[in-house]
Amino acid sequence: MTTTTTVSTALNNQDLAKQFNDQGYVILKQWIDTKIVEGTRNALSGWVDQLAHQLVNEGVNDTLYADEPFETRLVRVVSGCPHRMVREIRKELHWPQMFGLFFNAKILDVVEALLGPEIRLYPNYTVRPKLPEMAITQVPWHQDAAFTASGHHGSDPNAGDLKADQLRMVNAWSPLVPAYKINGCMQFIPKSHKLGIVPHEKKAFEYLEITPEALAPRLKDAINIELDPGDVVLFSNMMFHVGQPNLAKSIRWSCDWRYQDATQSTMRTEKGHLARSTRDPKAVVRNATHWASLSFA
Ligand SMILES: O=C(O)CCC(=O)C(=O)O
Repeated sequence: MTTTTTVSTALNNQDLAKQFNDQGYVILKQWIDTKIVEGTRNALSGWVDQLAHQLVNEGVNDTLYADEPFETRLVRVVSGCPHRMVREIRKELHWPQMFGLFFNAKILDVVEALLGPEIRLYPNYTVRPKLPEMAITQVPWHQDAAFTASGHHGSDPNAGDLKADQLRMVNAWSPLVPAYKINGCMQFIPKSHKLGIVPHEKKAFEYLEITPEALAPRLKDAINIELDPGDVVLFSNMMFHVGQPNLAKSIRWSCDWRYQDATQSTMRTEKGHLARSTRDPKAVVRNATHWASLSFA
């Protein structure tokens, strides 16, 4: 098992796009401004605080765990009521602080080199608080395109003949705390994005998992995608990837989101939000206030 060492700061956007196309992913080291990472962490701290108050008001907890840091507070808050644990935060993410991440100009410049000028934020953006040793937060080996192909997230009646493996997409993933092997970073199998959509089977918690026959011969090539806050990895929606177990004592907070060629259907009920457009510039999400006025749709 090797660990990624790709450092991309010296490469231009075309070089980065080439690396993405060759390997199925590219790591952008320290690409996101510290203030944006801090803003996201603050918004999530507010969300945890709200949950803490709710559980005290309901009489479930008798303390707010207010002195606990971001890295551990949610663990304490749900320790007596694991069924109140939230594995994915999604519809809430229309906080102004998320704009700088999802509509980040430096990230969009690389995405534009891959997808062209019409770019949509795909209606699949999520913050994952991966709690220590909680099986429900481990994501088995899968390709995102397999979920789309299965109609797992609904469908678009106007998608016509478009197939999931024809979607032109770029996935993004960035940690809000250091994400390493010990606390459940992702693993990728480089170049697996060239294999088409391989068979998956249904697993617990509504996950799909690549079948052992398709996975076993390639597992020896898996690499840990170890990242720090401020780093972002862009990867193909056809990439074989896994979210490993968190064996540390603190939460592995991370955010994943996706961009798509906006001339295509999302193949979902939701239409997403325009991030860049030369065809329809007025429809682009303008700023943090605009983002906060919109919803998961
Ligand atoms: O965050 C993780 O551990 C897994 C994320 C994932 O599978 C994804 O972003 O598609």
